[in-house]
Amino acid sequence: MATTRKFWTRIAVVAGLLLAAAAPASADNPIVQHIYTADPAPLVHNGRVYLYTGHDEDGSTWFTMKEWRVWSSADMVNWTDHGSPMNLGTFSWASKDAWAGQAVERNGKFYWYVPVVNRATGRMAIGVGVADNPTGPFRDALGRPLVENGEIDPSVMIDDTGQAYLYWGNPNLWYVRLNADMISFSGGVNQIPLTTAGFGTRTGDPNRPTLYEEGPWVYKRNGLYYNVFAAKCCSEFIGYSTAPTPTGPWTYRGTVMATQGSSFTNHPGIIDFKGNSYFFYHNGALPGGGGFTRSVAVERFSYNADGTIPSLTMTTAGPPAVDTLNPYVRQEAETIAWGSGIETEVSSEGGMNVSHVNNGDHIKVKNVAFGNGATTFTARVSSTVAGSSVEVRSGGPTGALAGRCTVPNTGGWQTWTTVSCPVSGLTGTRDLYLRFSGGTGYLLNVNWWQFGTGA
Ligand code: FUB
Repeated sequence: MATTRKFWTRIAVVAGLLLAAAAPASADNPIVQHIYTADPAPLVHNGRVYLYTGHDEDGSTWFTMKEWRVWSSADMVNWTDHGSPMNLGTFSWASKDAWAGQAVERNGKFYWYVPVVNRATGRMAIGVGVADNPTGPFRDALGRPLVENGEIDPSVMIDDTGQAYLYWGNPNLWYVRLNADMISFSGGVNQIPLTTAGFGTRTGDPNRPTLYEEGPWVYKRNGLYYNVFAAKCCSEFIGYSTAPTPTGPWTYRGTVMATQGSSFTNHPGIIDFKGNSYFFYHNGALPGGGGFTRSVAVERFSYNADGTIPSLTMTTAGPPAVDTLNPYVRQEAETIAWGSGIETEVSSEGGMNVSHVNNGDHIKVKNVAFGNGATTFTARVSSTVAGSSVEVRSGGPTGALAGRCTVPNTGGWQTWTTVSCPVSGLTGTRDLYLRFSGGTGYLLNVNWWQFGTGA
């Protein structure tokens, strides 16, 4: 898996170098570069965005998805890899298809609703994972499906009244009223009428007269309920409807994102964070990417004055940072704006670490607030070879060298030591590049890093 990705990454690096003179702006979409991600579901909690995604396997030729992943950011540009706190094995009754879900917090617990195939029936069902914090680990809340009717893509919304709703469906659209425990419901399974007034008109498919396809994302803003959804297969675009109540009647409002981006599916997720609105989606933008090897990306947007959503376009730049990153506190190495050639893995010291690093691979960390200047760089590292190093650079992966820390052979990929080296020239707020150098093969792992000031 790592080998395939590295091959394509190197092709991309070469292509990038060829394009660099013409297009110097650096891309920060898609959000994750070291694995394929799909079906974004963002959640704002305690000053961070937690992003729940699916994981398309490398080389997939179908929606071959075995686990879900969690990422988080405080600035919308650097994303921390929290690994996979929930997978098909979490649900003993599930056989396959870890597809599009959404997580929500209630009373200090995190509930993650996901569609999977129920082994006993062979049909798609909705399961619920529950955890005590947003990055899990999640456990099966029920030991059975919450609801099952062969349809997919749950979206959860807690209304101001405290009443929670779960919506889902393809080809139909359904909802239940969740009870306060978030793992049971009352009032039966309700079907939302798919009228052309509510969900637009599709031509050419008598079985599906409206644009609604799948992937509903339901939320409330300024007293208005929004249902943003994947429309008209295939290729899908993103459309939306609004309603005065959580159960309708829905009125079709138009296009949020036209068909584009090398994936025949798309999937919406919308949040407000630190004074801005953000639209998450997926496409096939990574090398080797396509309809079954997708990547999650994000755009900043502003609602129109009347509450309508403007039509958005996919970009490679992504949104600007809404915060700086503090280099003088410990930062996880897997907090990344753009990673080239690297992978991540579960660390023996907790969380994840950056791994499978070859000569010339690098990590970019954006908008790092060095202030008056850093004098030391410290990193928690491991290696099974001698003579590799972490180069601390700014201005680009081969930009000005601020310092270089040599990494010893620690005797194992999960045998950790802390190295420090002097750095200079890192002042103000700038992008940081950690470039890895040495011989051939895998060079080193990094678990975390931190800068210091003073002598
Ligand atoms: O990722 C698998 C499926 O593809 C999702 O459940 C759909 O929304 C589509 O994105």
